[in-house]
Amino acid sequence: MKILFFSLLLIISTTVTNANDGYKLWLQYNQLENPSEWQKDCFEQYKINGSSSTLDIIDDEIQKASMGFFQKVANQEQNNPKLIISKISDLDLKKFKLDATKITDLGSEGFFIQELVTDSQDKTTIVAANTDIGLLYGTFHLLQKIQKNEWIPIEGIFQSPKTQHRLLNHWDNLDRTVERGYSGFSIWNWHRLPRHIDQQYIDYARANASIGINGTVLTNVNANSLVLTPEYLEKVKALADTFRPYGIKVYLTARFSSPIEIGGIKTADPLDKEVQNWWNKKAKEVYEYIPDFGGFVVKADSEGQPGPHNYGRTQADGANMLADAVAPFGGIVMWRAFVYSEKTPDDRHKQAFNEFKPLDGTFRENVIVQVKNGAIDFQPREPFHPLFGAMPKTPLMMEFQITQEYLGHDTHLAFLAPMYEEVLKEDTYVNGEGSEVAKTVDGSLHSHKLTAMAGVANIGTDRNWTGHHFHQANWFAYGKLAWDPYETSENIAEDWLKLTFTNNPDFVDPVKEIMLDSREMVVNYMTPLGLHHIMAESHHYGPGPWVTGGSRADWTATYYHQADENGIGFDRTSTGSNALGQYAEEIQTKWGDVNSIPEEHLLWFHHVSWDHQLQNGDNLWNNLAKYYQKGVEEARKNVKIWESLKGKIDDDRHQHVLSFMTIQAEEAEWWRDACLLYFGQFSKMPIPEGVEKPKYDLEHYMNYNPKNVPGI
Ligand code: BDP
Repeated sequence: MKILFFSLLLIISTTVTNANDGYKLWLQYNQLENPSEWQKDCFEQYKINGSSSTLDIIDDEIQKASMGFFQKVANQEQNNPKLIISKISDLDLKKFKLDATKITDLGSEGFFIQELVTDSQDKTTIVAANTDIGLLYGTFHLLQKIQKNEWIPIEGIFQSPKTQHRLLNHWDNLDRTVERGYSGFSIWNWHRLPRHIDQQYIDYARANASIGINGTVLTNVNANSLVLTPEYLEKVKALADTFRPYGIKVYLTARFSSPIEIGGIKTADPLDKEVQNWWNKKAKEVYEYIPDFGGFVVKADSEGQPGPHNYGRTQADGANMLADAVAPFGGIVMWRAFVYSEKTPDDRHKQAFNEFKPLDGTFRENVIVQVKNGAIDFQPREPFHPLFGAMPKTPLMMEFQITQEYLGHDTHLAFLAPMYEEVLKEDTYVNGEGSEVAKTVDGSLHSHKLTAMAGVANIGTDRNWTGHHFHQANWFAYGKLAWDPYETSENIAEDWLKLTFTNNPDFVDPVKEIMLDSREMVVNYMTPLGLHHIMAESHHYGPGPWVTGGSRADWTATYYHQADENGIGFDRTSTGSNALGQYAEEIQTKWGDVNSIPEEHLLWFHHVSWDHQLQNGDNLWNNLAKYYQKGVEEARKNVKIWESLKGKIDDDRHQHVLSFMTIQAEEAEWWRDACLLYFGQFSKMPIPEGVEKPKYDLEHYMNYNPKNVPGI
């Protein structure tokens, strides 16, 4: 009987090991092949100094890793530990011949890991930090190293985050729909909160801590003031309590008109005393529930959201009112620069800059202005936002979108690290050469202490969190770049693959290439050469270069591509809207000339004729067509490569990814055919050789409108 039971158990557990639904993300803790003595020692004789709920989490993590790596329970050893996890203040510095000054510089979240030799010649791996959270980060780092089969370098690893606040922004509504969310519903089950704490909340916090994310904005930027009522604050508190031991603070979006909606006041004017008092009291109340509440994110005067403009006030007036309310409690306000209006008769590209730049120096110390990576809206490629570097007296933070609103939603594989990296590396030239965007993000360009990065989350109730298994990599990449904006896409891709799938180079090498090229592939089949915002109306899924008319020109495609018989592209040089004038001289000179602008931005800044010759000697139309074709071919090639990797990873994830890649290859054709037919009406040039002819006519594509696309 016993034997039968155990063999049954074995069968079940083998099936479970072979199956993989992706829920464990990059924390797979796969069995180690040929583990080294050092790797084994770390788990056979470890010691954690002190006690706290965070240290319990560390202990639990070591157990989880040990079970995964060796299928064995890890063993604490007090007398002769081989791995010590300890706050610096609890370490015997002399015994390990440690230089304390090197370590104290690590701040409140940094850590160091080193293999040290004591006088008695014992080798011990030390993970040390100034705080428990630093230790948690250090432990995750060590476990990731072990999973990747890497050593700790002799000189040790010293790390601390380069930005202070590393946040996910959830565009989650209280009814659990997610704006621009494609992976199911919101993971916050408000109805069951506060009494039921779902395991997923804990797993969420753990996953975030493992990549250094230390804040979460729970609610949509298109905010609902209900979340600030006691009924919801109870629920927010329950989440904050759950996340705290993982070093994660909770933030909320504040609807500017809340004093009217839930306060019974007639106005929300930021200079009105009654309104100010209301916010002061509200902030105090929030902090009574959540003493370490992070602060507010605000979208104001944008896309129908209320804001200071309603009262003839500035963005600084609005931000400062809220900043004053949270300041006594150490809170911050992240005020979004995504402010534009269809009533302003100017290029949308220019509006945020025009509004915010003159306000430089007028914001309170605890305000940080949250700027999207580009001036329009999370396109597959955008030139960096001209506000970066342009407000020296104001801390600015980066807002990236992780969810793929304009990059094929959940089914199109697009590894976004290269897109983030591209923007972070751009030189703003504001203090001469070497003034990269990353330096505004880490505060070094203008010596700001308050620094932050936000990523619009792609997480939902899908079992694998993100819909496409590979979109877990975008969450991971975001965390890694928020921690260190100078990290490279290549390292991130390789780490993610090893932690999520396998160290096998036969898998890692080709798939890393797929990942690194994937965003450019999407640009190729959607918006090559600087085209932008030509997606279908409202849901933004699929092509819609024909979208025109309606109440808002700035939400149509024709506004952005300006295609006509003379050519295509938005003239943003001095002969056009002169948005280019918002950048430094060096950039104006380079990008202002149709022959020296990087071609990837050509149609963003210039209206050029169809027969304009590009650097390769061929004309614009032919190049455009060939980019679309290239994108299609790349998507098809990925399917082939992926098929050939069957058996190298679990079948479940292999099959899931394959089916999504197949969708992507088909939809790349949809994009190519629709766009070439549409633009071809103006170019009046034939589709060049080597580019496949569209399957249907233009009308077919214009009439095709998928219903009930999620995430609107
Ligand atoms: C756009 C989205 C919209 C968001 C808005 C924002 O289409 O759903 O509300 O950005 O960032 O990308 O506020």
